[in-house]
Amino acid sequence: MSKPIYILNGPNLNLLGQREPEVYGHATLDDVRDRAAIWAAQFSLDIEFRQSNTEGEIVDWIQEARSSACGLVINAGAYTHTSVAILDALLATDIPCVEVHLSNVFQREEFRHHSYLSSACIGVICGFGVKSYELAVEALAERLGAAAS
Ligand code: CA2
Repeated sequence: MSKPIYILNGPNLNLLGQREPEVYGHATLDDVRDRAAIWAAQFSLDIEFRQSNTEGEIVDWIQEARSSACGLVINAGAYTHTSVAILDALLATDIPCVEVHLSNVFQREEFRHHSYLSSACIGVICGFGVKSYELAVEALAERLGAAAS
């Protein structure tokens, strides 16, 4: 069996669907996981889907992904805009990584316009809600050479 794609989610994303639906939509994080899994299956890829409110745990998971994953999708939440530690962890991985955001961060406050993580990623997808995750999985599948079924 081939290695899964790790899909890592940062702080407060466990609240998805419960607060701020006008910004993040009505889908829950379980819905995001289910849709990403279905999308990945089209490319015969499995996903390992996780969420943490702790920066160090996300760093640990990225380090784990170096040997256990074939690719990485990350929505680091607010750590996107603050975390050199997550950037360093991504720079230490050889597997392709895609940064995702549910909202269009460029239509929001100025502090959300800068990401510490983008330079370590093959691409960035934002603004499409849950679809952002599906697009990220598809982009990774193409980069990995996985064939759609
Ligand atoms: O748009 C995104 O996906 C973000 O990564 C979400 C982060 C935000 O800090 C980034 O700038 C953009 C915030 C995640 C918090 O999620 C919540 C979901 C529901 C209710 C409250 C927070």
